[in-house]
Amino acid sequence: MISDDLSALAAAAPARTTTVRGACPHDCPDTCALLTTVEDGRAVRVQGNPAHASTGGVLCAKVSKYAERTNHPERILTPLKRTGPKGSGQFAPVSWDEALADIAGRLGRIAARDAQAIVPYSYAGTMGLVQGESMDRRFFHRLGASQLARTICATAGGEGLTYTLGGKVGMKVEFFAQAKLILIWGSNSIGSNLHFWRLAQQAKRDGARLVCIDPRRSETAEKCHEHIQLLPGTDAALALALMHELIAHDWLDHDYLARHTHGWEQLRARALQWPPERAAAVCGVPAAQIRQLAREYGTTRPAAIRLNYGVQRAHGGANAVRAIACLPALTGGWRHPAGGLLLSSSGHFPVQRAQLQRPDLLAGRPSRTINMVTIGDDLLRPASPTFGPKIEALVIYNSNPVAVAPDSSKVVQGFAREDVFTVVLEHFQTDTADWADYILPATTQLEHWDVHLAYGHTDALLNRPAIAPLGGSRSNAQIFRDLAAHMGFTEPCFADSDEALCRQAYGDAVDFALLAEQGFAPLAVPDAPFAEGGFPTPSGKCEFWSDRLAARGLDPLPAYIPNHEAPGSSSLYPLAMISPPARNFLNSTFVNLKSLRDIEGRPLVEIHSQDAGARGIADGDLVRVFNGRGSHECHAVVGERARPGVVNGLGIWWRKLGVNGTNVNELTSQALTDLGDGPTFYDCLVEVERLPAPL
Ligand SMILES: Nc1nc2c(c(=O)[nH]1)N[C@H]1C(S)=C(S)[C@@H](COP(=O)(O)OP(=O)(O)OC[C@H]3O[C@@H](n4cnc5c(=O)[nH]c(N)nc54)[C@H](O)[C@@H]3O)O[C@H]1N2
Ligand SMILES: Nc1nc2c(c(=O)[nH]1)N[C@H]1C(S)=C(S)[C@@H](COP(=O)(O)OP(=O)(O)OC[C@H]3O[C@@H](n4cnc5c(=O)[nH]c(N)nc54)[C@H](O)[C@@H]3O)O[C@H]1N2
Ligand code: SF4
Ligand SMILES: [Mo]
Repeated sequence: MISDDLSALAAAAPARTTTVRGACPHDCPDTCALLTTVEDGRAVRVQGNPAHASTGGVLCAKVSKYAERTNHPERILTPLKRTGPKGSGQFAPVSWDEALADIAGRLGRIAARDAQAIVPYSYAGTMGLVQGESMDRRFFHRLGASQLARTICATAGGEGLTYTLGGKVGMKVEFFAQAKLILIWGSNSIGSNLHFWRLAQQAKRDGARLVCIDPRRSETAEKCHEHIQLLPGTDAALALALMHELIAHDWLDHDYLARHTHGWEQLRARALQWPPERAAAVCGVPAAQIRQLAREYGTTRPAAIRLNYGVQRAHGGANAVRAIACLPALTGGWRHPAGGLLLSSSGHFPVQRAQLQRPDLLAGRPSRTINMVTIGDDLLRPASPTFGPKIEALVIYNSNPVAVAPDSSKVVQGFAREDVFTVVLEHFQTDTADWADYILPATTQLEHWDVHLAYGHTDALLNRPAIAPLGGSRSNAQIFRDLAAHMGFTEPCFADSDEALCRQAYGDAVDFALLAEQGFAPLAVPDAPFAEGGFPTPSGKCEFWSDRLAARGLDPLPAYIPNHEAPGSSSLYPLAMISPPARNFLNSTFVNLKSLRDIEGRPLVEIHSQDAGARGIADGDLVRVFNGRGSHECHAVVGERARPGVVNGLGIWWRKLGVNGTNVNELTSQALTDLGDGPTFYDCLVEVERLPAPL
């Protein structure tokens, strides 16, 4: 049976089995609808809800293990206070009252001097609107803490899309099944967008061609008809050359260009500077392959583009997204529901953020913003008029910065400061929790309420708790509610329950009764949202030329911007490293689940046989990957997954499980993208050398 009433669980006879509807909390475009089977108050199984079209009853291997993760013997189930030296990972249990009183007292003393010395640090460990961006934000706004720029994933691409299309909007994902050509651009869909891949397979069975554009021969690339294995960070050059060919062969929709685009003449002039030969030299692929791709894109209807965030983790990432996002307007592809582009659908969701987050609680006080990407440098920065106060406290939840932020040696140095007070809300003792002064036990998705949006489809979801919180764990929202009470914050918004926050997330913009009844509610998005233009840009058109960028003194047209660390630009570090996600981890989540870790094996770097041969490296050898920032030891996988000149260090392992206590982020830099101040994880030069096998 499906239980809509949690009290029914409590009243149930022994051994009664119930099924509770929920939503996958992870940072994944698919936001699946879950069904959790509960026996005697214990979650025993998590499955996909067959009633939800996008989920189709199927989950990825990771979240199929979610019950194992929730019931894991290493779950933190009581507040822990540090007993050993910083970073030693030694803690002792304390009561909630003691932990909350001490934390509130310490934050209060810092706030009395300057609340901006306190920095919240969170990302999308859960994408839930309640456990990720509600009571927490109210708390920090009321406190007057620093703001956090949550840039670590998607801001470059988000800006690129927003300057071009007007927001994080695009094709409805279900229509990919009807496309005759699909460009899978910067996405290992089999690993990280499985439910889109199912649609692509359906299109393939109906005769569509699939083309993958990726420096790595990923699981997805090897299953497509064609793989364009370009150098990292060169996508804008490829997109401009495609435009060149569309123009040269007049594969253009002149009516669409005239009515629904802004700056066509200027873009045309820019694109004509990019004959395929020029792009071929930049991208490291044959000009003939670019010509062929342009012919297919220009002459196949409908042709759809599934763009993903892999293209925007380099210096010119936002411009790459801008250039690619122009393509469907050149061909008029937007006229067809299956002819547009999708990077993210999150902008379609009517989230009531002001109500949820209450920025008004800042009440006009100054508030600086810390970029989460540069937390390494920022933790080491002294007070100054431009920076503001030195960081004295960190409150971390839904994130594992010591593992996921770039330039780890700086991050670790920052976390090691004796004079920074660190509180970590977590499920497990992660690399970050090791550095905490307090670890507070958080509930998992099976134990709390939440409401979700998605960035790969257009259905809102509700997550009901399937079981009671394990041990002494509390939801993030509950923990911030408790902290607010200990700080003496008396505004009525600090009394809102998690359930009330669920209702506030969309207000009246989504039918909550429908959400409550079936667990999901589709948004009303037109099948072909831009068939007649109507882009949410200032001009209402697809903006090839951006007056907003011009006003900022920036290039108003999409441009190819070379990497900060361009391949071939350093004799010391001749290899470009990208570090895309591993299929069986979700960023650094699940790395501690043995069943999934065993599938991934061990931290590795993929290297092409030519590059390996030149360095005397054989498959399985222990190697050192290094650059001016650090040195990371792992094992080499020699073969064809990496292209010559590029190595792939699959992410994101826990440092403490690494050979020398590091992961790939020991090598990545804190340099930022062209727009959006995003990270440049895939813009990184390294050298690799063989290490003697351990005796
Ligand atoms: N299994 C799994 N799924 C995940 C995640 C995970 O860690 N594991 N992470 C989630 C998160 S946080 C996100 S943001 C999403 C999306 O995360 P993305 O970063 O888009 O990850 P992928 O879809 O794996 O696609 C990245 C692909 O882009 C390729 N790539 C790297 N550099 C370039 C480049 O310069 N140009 C081009 N064209 N391709 C490049 C990589 O080789 C990789 O195959 O995935 C989510 N889903
Ligand atoms: N080298 C390299 N680095 C990368 C990337 C890459 O491709 N290469 N990808 C980047 C990208 S795209 C992203 S999005 C970031 C991701 O970075 P993060 O958002 O930090 O993601 P995770 O590593 O999954 O860590 C999330 C943590 O939140 C915890 N958590 C989950 N749910 C809850 C909850 O309800 N309450 C609390 N308190 N905690 C919870 C989990 O246990 C987990 O430890 O990493 C970035 N780092
Ligand atoms: S991680 Fe993605 S594919 Fe896996 S269950 Fe969650 S939403 Fe679905
Ligand atoms: Mo991400």
